Amino acid sequence: MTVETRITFCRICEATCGLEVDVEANRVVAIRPDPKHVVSQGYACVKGTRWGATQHSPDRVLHPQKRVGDRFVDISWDQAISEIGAKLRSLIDRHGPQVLAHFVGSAGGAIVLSPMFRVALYNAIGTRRMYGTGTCDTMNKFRVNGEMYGAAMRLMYPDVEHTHFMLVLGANPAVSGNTLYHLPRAQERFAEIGKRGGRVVFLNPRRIETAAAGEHVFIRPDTDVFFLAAFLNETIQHGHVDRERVGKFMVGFERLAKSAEAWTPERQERVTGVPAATLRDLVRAHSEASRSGRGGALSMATGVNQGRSGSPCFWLLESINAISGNLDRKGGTLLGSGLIDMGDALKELALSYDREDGLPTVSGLQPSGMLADDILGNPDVKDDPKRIRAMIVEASNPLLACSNPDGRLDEAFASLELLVTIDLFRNEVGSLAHYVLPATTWMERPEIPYALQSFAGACATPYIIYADPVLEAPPDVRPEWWIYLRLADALGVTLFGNRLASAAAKLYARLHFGPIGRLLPGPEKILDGMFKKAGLPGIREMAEKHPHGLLLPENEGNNFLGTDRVLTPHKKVDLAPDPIVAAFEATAEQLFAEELTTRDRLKLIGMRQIKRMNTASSNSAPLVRETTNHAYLHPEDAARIGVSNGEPVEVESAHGRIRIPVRVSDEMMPRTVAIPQCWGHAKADGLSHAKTHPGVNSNLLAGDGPAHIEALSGMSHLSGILIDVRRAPEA
Ligand SMILES: Nc1nc2c(c(=O)[nH]1)N[C@H]1C(S)=C(S)[C@@H](COP(=O)(O)OP(=O)(O)OC[C@H]3O[C@@H](n4cnc5c(=O)[nH]c(N)nc54)[C@H](O)[C@@H]3O)O[C@H]1N2
Ligand SMILES: Nc1nc2c(c(=O)[nH]1)N[C@H]1C(S)=C(S)[C@@H](COP(=O)(O)OP(=O)(O)OC[C@H]3O[C@@H](n4cnc5c(=O)[nH]c(N)nc54)[C@H](O)[C@@H]3O)O[C@H]1N2
Ligand code: SF4
Ligand SMILES: [Mo]
Repeated sequence: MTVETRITFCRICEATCGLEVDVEANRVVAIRPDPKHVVSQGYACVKGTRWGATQHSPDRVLHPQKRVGDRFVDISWDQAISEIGAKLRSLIDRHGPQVLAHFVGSAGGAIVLSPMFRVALYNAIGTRRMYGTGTCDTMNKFRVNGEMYGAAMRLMYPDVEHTHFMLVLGANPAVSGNTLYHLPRAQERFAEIGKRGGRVVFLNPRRIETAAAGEHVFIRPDTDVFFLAAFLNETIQHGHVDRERVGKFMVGFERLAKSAEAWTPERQERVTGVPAATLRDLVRAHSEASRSGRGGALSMATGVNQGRSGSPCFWLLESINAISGNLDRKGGTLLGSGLIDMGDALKELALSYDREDGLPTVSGLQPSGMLADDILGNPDVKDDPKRIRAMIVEASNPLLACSNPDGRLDEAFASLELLVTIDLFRNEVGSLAHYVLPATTWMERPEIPYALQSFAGACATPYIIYADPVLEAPPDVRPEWWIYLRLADALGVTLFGNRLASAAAKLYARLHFGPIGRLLPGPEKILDGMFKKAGLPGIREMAEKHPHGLLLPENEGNNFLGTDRVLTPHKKVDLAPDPIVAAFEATAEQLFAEELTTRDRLKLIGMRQIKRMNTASSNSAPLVRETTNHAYLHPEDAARIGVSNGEPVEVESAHGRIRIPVRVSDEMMPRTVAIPQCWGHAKADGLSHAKTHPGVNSNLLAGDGPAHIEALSGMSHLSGILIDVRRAPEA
């Protein structure tokens, strides 16, 4: 057998780094960073280069599995599809279509063809109950974009390549690979800002890895809203406001200014811990970059999104970018253009369910923090007819990823009458499933990077790439689109609201893995059509002539404001959307008062680690060597509690209690404890390595239900949770 080198890109995280993969007899022998990739330029992390262990893991599910008693047995696809179809049909006939829900995880974001078919199936059934980890990471941004710019996918990204001032709140791109805009080699590229004479400042309760690229300022968890309100106020009072642009392209400035007026640098300091002088200095630097036309940008991500004020924070941040004249300007924040206009496209994909508790559906997602309640039903209603009884989980492990107070979510999932998971492995939620359906890995799919990059063009360096599969999928493994089409067929529902198209799609799926299927064009034809419609080379030419990606023209800005890409009714940016301003005004003073009374208490935050991807890499022996995660705390806190490195503590919140060893580190802000999330694997029989390297699930400490969900966006409160920590009693 000869070894062949294939060029592709990693899809584990949003950095989508270029890779060279050596393949022999359909097996990965080595993975290296692709030095010729037009943006990642030879960068890749260990999760990408050690993917072979996951790809060829002996634990991988290679046939559909059915739970029989307490065992899982292999069954055929025909049996799986017909049994699942029959069970679903009987549940739907008895209880109506809302008896079925769906949950998609972060890995689902990289499966570009899946959403079209998943939504088509659910739409055809009439089910509107879609959940996902989007309400753990980012729905606040989509909500605010909808209010300010008229569509969730009007998502601005900072012009990292040209800016002279950047403030990054609640993100750690050197470890995470960044999120919601494409920025591989993040650290190097942030460092460039300093080299060109600008500043990049990271505001974070932990001195993060990325901060080596610039400056770092500590902020008390879940207080960013006060910092941002004061930053805005100070900018309006003493900094640079681009009055001309505001007058021409925006509405609501007076109301915005008034909302922020109470928040002075001194006042925010009392709860954020950011010195008033530091805030003033940052405003001065930002205003100077804005006034000079070189450009400045504020950006925020997961750590802030997961607080109690994710939507108000993003509104304040976007407003600062807008009024300072940086929105839609080189060096400021930009709107990309990709293969399609996602502004309108997403409306069709976003199924909306009217909840009785008044919580919102944002971009088609229900709050994951309501999932246990929605499955268990109202305890006061006998056999609650509204409860979810069936669920399909695609590419996720919600029991570890979502708030799971005291294990309540485990109990909810275990009570389902039908639970189907579509995954590479039988993870924790899979262990509770009735059926586990084996999916293809990213190496086995023809693909383009995540929707936000490819469709919406959110790339700090605009480019496009397409990759053929690197490996042939094992014979009994199937892509998600096929599974949804087959289920539609078994249920007898009409897809796309069109009988002819529906019949054709179902026939296509039936034939796809048979002898005739080889003669039919593959599903990548859909991508090919998109490329050509966008005036780009088709996918064959992309794969052959541009395997390392194709750079697209630079985004110079000035392609949003004053154009019909602003989708608000008045075609102007709304700086003071009613629901957001009202929520901010109703909650800010109360939260501030609460912060003053809890200043001495400890707060819990999460922490991503370079060798782990949520729960998806926990089973990789080359990546996971330690048997547990740790609670990171500042030396002062450790001394007060009386623990030293490696000793166990008990961490308790209003929702649960865990036992975990500590790491003492001055990277932490005093009174902040970081616990890497997405550990706690003791229960998955399908993950042999993870089971012996289990760690502790920190989300047992997070609350669920409306009190722990941001009312504007449905985001779960996962960061900045009040906790008590004490020496653990002897085990
Ligand atoms: N290696 C690795 N990469 C990943 C993942 C992974 O698990 N491992 N997960 C992927 C996923 S699903 C996502 S969504 C992205 C997320 O990508 P990022 O948004 O970059 O997320 P994090 O790395 O968690 O960074 C969040 C930061 O917020 C800080 N923080 C916490 N609370 C607060 C707060 O209240 N205020 C401020 N200012 N900061 C706060 C934390 O210290 C942390 O440094 O990463 C993706 N990439
Ligand atoms: N406390 C705290 N909790 C958090 C976070 C935090 O910062 N703090 N972060 C939150 C965030 S942002 C997220 S996104 C969630 C992450 O949680 P999830 O979105 O649930 O992601 P994973 O745990 O990585 O689960 C991914 C599953 O997908 C499977 N998978 C991988 N590739 C494929 C594929 O190609 N096809 C299919 N079908 N399956 C595949 C993997 O085997 C794995 O079982 O955790 C959230 N939880
Ligand atoms: S940074 Fe993300 S995309 Fe790049 S190699 Fe690592 S996991 Fe893959
Ligand atoms: Mo995420």
